[in-house]
Amino acid sequence: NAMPKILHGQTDIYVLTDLRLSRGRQLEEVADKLLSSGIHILQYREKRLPAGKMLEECRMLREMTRKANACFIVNDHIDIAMLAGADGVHIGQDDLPVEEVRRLVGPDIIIGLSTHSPEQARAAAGADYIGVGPIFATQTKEDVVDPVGFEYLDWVVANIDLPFVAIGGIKEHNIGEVAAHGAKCCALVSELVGAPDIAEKVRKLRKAMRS
Ligand code: TZP
Ligand code: MG
Repeated sequence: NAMPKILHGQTDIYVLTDLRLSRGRQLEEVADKLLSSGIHILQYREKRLPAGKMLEECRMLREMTRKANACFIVNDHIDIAMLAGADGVHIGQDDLPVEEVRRLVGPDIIIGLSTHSPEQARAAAGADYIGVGPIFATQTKEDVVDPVGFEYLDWVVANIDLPFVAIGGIKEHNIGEVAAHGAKCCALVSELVGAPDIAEKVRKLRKAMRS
């Protein structure tokens, strides 16, 4: 499948949407600012909206990401990902097993799986990439597990060949350290969608990752 370069080891950031953290701005405005800043991967992650509304928003984001040549991933909702023609779906430990999701979506759709421990990373075969975290404490996710710190990240860097995305509490002030531990791809929510100037934040995060 068409795994984007940033999941193959190019250093960059990955963004997840969250309307509640977007300073009252609409999804379209936030997505437009992110995509025009050159974001290559955007994940739709909105909890507790009616399914029809999520599908509508995902179809809009599919169009926007297609025009921007960006990868579009949908969190949790395999059906909505398929109906919207997303590039991928991102699932958690409490969702359907990866091999069953694969039966539904077929070989060409990217499957991302959140993991929080070496056992979960070892069991992630069949996923195209894994999420590694939460690295730091975060307020953004409600059912979040305790931060795993750098211990689990270092273990993944040393032991796992799958592409991975570091996530959880990553900000401009700590992204350099996360990158120094070997995370080429860092996912952020509040720091990006909540930034007053999203384009400037993208530039600063990229600079901090590379320094
Ligand atoms: N998975 C683990 S932590 C998290 C998700 C979706 C939320 C990260 O949000 P933030 O605002 O970047 O800490
Ligand atoms: Mg989930």
